[in-house]
Amino acid sequence: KLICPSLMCADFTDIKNEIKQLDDAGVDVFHMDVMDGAFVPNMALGVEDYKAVRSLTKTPMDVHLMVNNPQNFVPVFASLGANIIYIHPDTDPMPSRTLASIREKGIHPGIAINPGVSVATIKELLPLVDYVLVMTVNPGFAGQAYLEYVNDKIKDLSELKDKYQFQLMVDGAISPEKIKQLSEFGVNGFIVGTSSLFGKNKSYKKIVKELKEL
Ligand code: S6P
Ligand code: MG
Repeated sequence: KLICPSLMCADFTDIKNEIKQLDDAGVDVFHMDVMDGAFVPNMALGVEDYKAVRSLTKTPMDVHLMVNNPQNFVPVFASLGANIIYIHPDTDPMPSRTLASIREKGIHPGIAINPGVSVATIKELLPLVDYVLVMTVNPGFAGQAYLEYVNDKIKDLSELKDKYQFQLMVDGAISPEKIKQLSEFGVNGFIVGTSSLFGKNKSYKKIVKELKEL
């Protein structure tokens, strides 16, 4: 089970210490939310944040590109050492080309699917990706409510993950209860933000241990 802290929820005034605590807690992948204020109505981490975090850890880092035309941003995050690049295929005119270009650089390609995007529209991309990130909130903000109707899609994708060989990930309002329930559906990895990890009166080490044991 992969536990992936969403760093947009971390305390950036103390980011060095945050990364150290999270690394000591044994997190698997740092989740980096990049927003352009156009694909989503908010802005989040950018290139300079990415560089800073990359310099502080050897742990794998993804980048979740919540931007229009994600193909334009693959080169910069590839050069900054991203290990997984997620695009939203519905805003890329040629997502299969972009995913192939990510793989050519030796980086794991991934797609992120919004709550309103169905499996039918992304099925052709499944053989091309190593990760599928199912959004369980509409992207743009931390602290939103989990959208229960996405559960059917998660179950459908879970049945396809062995055939196409991808890791099934979920992002948005992932609480400890959801980790337990979705693990039973076959989900492999969890993006954790305010619903389970950040802003609690407990050490990251203790929380991550508990989440792994669920
Ligand atoms: C949302 C973004 C997510 C959030 C995460 C925060 O647009 O892609 O990665 O950072 O959902 O977690 P929570 O528990 O506050 O929803
Ligand atoms: Mg995200």
